[in-house]
Amino acid sequence: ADMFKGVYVAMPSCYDKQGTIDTGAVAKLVRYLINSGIQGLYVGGSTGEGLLQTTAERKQVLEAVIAENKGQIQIIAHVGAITTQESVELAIHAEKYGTDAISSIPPFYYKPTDLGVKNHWLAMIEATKLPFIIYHIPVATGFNLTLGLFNQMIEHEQVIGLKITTASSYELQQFKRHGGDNFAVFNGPDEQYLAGRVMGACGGIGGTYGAMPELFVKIESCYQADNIEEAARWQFRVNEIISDMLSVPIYAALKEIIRRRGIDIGAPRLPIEPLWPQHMEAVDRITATIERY
Ligand code: NGF
Repeated sequence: ADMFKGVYVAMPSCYDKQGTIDTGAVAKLVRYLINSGIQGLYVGGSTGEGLLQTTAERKQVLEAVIAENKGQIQIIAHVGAITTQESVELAIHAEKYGTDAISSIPPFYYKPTDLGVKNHWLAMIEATKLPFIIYHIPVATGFNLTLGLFNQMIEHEQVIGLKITTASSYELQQFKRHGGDNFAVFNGPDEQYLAGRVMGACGGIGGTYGAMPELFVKIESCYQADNIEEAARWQFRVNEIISDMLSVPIYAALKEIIRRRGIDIGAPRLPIEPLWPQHMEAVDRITATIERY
């Protein structure tokens, strides 16, 4: 039941000035995140821009993460791609290099049926012996995971978790109820880390964690100490920061905040918007707020 618990940072992408994968920056970022006290990393997800990278690049990133981590914290590899073939290839690669679990979004664009999505996921699952975490993010994929399909998926013993990025903590709780005591539900919206935890999540996977990992670790430790009021105070502070981050291109802001904390991981790839001069004031304010805590 407690295999996965706590703060899992959705790692941002790491590029050099030319926009190619920077494995040196990956290593520095992994080290910095481990030192902040988090429990794990989610590699190649939305924030990691896995879907904007080639299969070879995604492998390169994961290998660099695993090499730096040396088994210290848990690594979840997002291997989802629009093609089943690439997803399976990435799943096999993740197992070979030693990740703790794999995870995948449903494929998008072709508006696949439930059966299509199920067979796409099963292909990855059956290609390895790794635990599998469904990534449910309907705002991004357009695919609504029903409880019906969810219940079919969890019949497979490797399907041990779900990451849910929807605003409804009720929906989160429903998946937890159907998944059962040993099923790991990860909270997706960072603004609701504590709410998700209270409603049955084992922890969270989130992109903004990378800008302020210590603050999420603080929410988690207050929660574990049963100090919900103090946990909420930290969540409210974090939410002011996230509101500010959402007023500018968020992935670019996340990367700039990390750059100011000493690790240059480059700008996001197109079509994700970079920061423009008019955004710098907000980023200055966010950085100052984080530093104050
Ligand atoms: O990026 C999104 C899109 N959501 C992320 C997170 O759920 C994605 C969330 O951190 C993630 O974990 C991943 O990178 O795979 C938001 O950026 C945050 O709550 C700010 O709204 O919805």
